[in-house]
Amino acid sequence: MRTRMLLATLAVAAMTEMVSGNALAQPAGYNYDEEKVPDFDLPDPLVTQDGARVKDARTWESKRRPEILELFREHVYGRRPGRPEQMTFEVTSVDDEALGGKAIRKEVTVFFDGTADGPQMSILIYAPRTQEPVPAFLGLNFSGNHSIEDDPEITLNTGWFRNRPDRGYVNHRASEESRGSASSRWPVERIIDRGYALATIYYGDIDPDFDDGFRNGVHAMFYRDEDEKPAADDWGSIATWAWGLSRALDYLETDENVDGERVAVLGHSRLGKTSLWAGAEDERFALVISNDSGCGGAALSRRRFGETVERINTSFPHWFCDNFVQYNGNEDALPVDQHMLIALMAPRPVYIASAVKDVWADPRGEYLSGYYADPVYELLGKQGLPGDSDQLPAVDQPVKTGTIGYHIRSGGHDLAEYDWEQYLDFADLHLKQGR
Ligand code: GTR
Repeated sequence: MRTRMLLATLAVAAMTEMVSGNALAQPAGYNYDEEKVPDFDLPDPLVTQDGARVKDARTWESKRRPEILELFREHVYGRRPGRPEQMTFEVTSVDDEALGGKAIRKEVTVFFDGTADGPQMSILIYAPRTQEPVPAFLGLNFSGNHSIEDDPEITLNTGWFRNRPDRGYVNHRASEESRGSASSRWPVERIIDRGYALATIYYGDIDPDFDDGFRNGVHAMFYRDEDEKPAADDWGSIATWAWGLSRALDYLETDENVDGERVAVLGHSRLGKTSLWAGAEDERFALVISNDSGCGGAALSRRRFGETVERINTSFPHWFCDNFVQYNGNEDALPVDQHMLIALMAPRPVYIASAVKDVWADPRGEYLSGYYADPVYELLGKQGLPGDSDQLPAVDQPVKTGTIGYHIRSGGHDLAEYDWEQYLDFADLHLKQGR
């Protein structure tokens, strides 16, 4: 117990440091030198556990894909429950004249156990004012729905937040001052103008981002007994947030303004790890986007470049399942690597984005996971990553004509307008053309 509390303190300290912008882009003591990346062998996504080569789409779908998904559940992210039978949705606000009249804005509460005082999340949705349902982007946000747009009509989240006094987060609560504080990451009007809806949720609604032994957030529904300890393969917070995204998709499938079959799931950083896992667990997501997701996201763990498995499990003991700790400093023993996570998206489109200064996230390792997932796309009859090169594309030169998209943008760890422009183009190609 004491260890857990100490780890929790460290984790909160690490997060405060990261969010307040004081984080060193390159913490000391980790490898940032390509020359020092160790030699390693990656598991082959197209060879089954019993050593047989996968030669057709049927074997991939019926045998190898489920096998890989199970390995990730067991060893990395943990297993999650299904859709709660009692779950209900309630539209709590609608404005047909949002954004100067060009959009519909609504808020929907998801009551996970069907009761008003049980765990719940609020989805904020903007949709263009069109007759037809449109494709949508769905992503979790770090700072509350009220932070994405400076609009007094959006409900101010009353949950737990990391302190960030310069942005209006004090005593772990959001104030009026925090409205619109993350708007640079959410170009709502641009998304609407390009013909897409946007749905977003504060990730802390699903599971507050600190290690409390899996009691708060939706865990309260599943671990009521104080003595009950989650098993080593039970869901960590990333799997929990990803589960919340699936529950949001359950709602979007019923929303008249959104086409539930054309929902792209997107996330930045830890929430990019989350969007990838959401896309792996739930094949209803039509397109998957990883923005600067790094270790435990798109970056290959065996490269040990920048953030490592040991470091992430130490700073954030609640993100992955407990089994993942076995691979601290022992990456070669992992039965998977992150290229196999990308392969779980196939044949659906997936976009991986990096940033030059975000070396902690290992841009080259993020690119290579796309490169090594490519054979699965080819097997399924899709062009994966165009160019077929294991070399990083030039900076600010997106590769976005295939089914695996990639760019490395100038600048640092962020979700920027540039990133959105590429995602919108990629979505046009896959979710709009030919329809
Ligand atoms: C960092 C962590 C990264 C990334 C990041 C974030 O501290 O080491 O893996 O998840 O936080 O989510 O912003």
